[in-house]
Amino acid sequence: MSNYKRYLITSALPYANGPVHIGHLAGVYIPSDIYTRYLRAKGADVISVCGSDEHGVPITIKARHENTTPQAVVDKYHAIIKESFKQFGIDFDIYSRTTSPVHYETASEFFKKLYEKGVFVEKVTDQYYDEEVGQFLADRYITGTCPHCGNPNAYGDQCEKCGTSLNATDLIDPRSTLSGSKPILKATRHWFLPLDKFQPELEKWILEDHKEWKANVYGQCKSWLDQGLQPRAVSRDLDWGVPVPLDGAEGKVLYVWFDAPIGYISATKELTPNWEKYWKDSDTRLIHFIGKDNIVFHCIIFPSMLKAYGDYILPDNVPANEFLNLEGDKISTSRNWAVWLNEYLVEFPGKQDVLRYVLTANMPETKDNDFTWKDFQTRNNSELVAILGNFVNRAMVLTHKYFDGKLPARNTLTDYDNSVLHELPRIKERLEHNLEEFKFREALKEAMNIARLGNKYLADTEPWKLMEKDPRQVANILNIAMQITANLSIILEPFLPFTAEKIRKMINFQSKEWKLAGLDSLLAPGHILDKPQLLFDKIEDDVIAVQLNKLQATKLVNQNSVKNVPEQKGSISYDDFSKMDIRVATVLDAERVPKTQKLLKLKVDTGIDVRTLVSGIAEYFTPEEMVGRQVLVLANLEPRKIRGIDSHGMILMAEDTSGKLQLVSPAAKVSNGSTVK
Ligand code: B3M
Ligand code: ZN
Repeated sequence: MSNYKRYLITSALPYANGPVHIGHLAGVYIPSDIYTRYLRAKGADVISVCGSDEHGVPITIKARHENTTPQAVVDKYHAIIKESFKQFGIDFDIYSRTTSPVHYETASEFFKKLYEKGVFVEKVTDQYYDEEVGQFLADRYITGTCPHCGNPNAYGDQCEKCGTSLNATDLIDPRSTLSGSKPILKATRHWFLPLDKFQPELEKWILEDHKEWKANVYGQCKSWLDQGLQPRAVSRDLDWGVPVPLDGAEGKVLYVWFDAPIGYISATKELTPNWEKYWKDSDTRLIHFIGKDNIVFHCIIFPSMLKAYGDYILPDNVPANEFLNLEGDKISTSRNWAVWLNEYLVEFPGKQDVLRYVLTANMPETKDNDFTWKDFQTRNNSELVAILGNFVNRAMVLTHKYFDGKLPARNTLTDYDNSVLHELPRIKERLEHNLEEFKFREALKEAMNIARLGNKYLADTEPWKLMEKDPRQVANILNIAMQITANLSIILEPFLPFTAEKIRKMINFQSKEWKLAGLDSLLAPGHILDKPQLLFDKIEDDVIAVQLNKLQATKLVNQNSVKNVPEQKGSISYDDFSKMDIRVATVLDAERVPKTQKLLKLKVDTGIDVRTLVSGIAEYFTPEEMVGRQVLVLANLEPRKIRGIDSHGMILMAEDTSGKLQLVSPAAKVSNGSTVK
């Protein structure tokens, strides 16, 4: 590690087709930011680059839906994403974008060089083409019937109903989503990166030389390699992207996954004329921070591109994270199941560090993890407020109270005092070790252990009881408490930069130098402290309830908009309809049918009579909820025996596509026996 002279940190370029959410932060940007800030504090030569990924088919689809251009879509989201990162203190040295001129130049040149070196394999294949629009169709622009489940709305790359991944040519009765017409197959030429040729080198480089990679990353690479790599097309027939820089390649662009990682290089070029040092000197350590769905691109495809080009270094590590779920469900942009950073900033102003803290504490490092609002509240109230905030505040307030905010000198220390001070470098060492191994959750725990140490120390020594008896010991205690606070200001900087900044201001100590952490005399006797201010405040239940309601509302919208509405039944005559005698009735009495999950036995007043019927609604309504309600009853349904009970008629229900039942009743109360027609 130490023979590296400089670091180049990259973070996955987010697609500019929507804002960023907590899953992005927890998976990629918080880890990369912690790591970068840590290296900076150590005085390392480090740059951190990122930017928006602005090409690809989803962006063109979004533009069509919104009746605008791809450029307008990416302009909008690039600005939103960039601002969210800035607000959360994700401190890139540059946040660029793949529509920048430097990127177009860099990506074109990269392709050209590989082309000229004869790296690519050219192939002509048949692809769907929309004759009405005069355009080849990306998989997502083709729908048709799924050959596996018969879903009439499957896409050219996958059927969302049965989950099978498809080739566009598998679809029965394919249609172009651009014009609705039936596409034809037409020959088209593309350039393929022959990954198979790189297989032996990649096997050695990953499987032998990088056994230290995280198990999830190493495992995914191994399984790709075990299956045998195949050539991959690096161009597409599309009008949005970096044009393929060859004569006769009009209407073709670089595949988004070919140009996006080159975006890391372009961003570095925009940042510094020295960019080549960071990309081509073997004493640079390159680290890619990504989510698990990007592993193959960063560990196999991009390294193959870099090798094919020559001169470039390869990543030394790719610490990919797993996914973060939200309240037990997969985060989804299309279902709006997410906590969006731009909304959080408005709803929780000034609480960026709270989210940074919770997401680091729950980081999906080795397996998928769940974000819940309850956990957010608990971690804020019982960790940030009760441990960290409480300790710093007590240390500050007491030093102001007893010593006018001037740091007292230490006298002879007790063994306990000494043992507390000795803990500081030990915690720091464990924390560093965790950071070096990309174990951010553990590292954060160690940082909090410093606050825990301080809290316990004050609780054990109770300086507020000693001032009259033993002011010299109070001086020792508060001197030590303030040294611990100064340690916190350095150690917390990578994790909670806003909080660290507040502490620095409060204690009037500006250094962020990492090498100072662990020392026990950062503040000299006589040092003047600034005023205490609270670091965190309690988050109440009603604030959490608002967030949970918001998610609940999203769930309802999603349920109501599911497309799987059953098809209309065959037509009937009015006579058929009028055979049904539907009456308004009131439930008089209700009880569960013993030994069943679903059945309620109801006594209803139909206006005609009082009768008994059995209804399969027990999963949705308790007997108590049913009594007194007006319902609709199909009164002349043939009586049936259900579980030994004679059922005279049927209650009408609305059933949504998830199978959930709702009662149907008149909009205002009417008399029992009213007919429905
Ligand atoms: N745009 C994919 C993603 O957000 C992506 C990463 C590019 S990194 C070069 O999952
Ligand atoms: Zn299907």
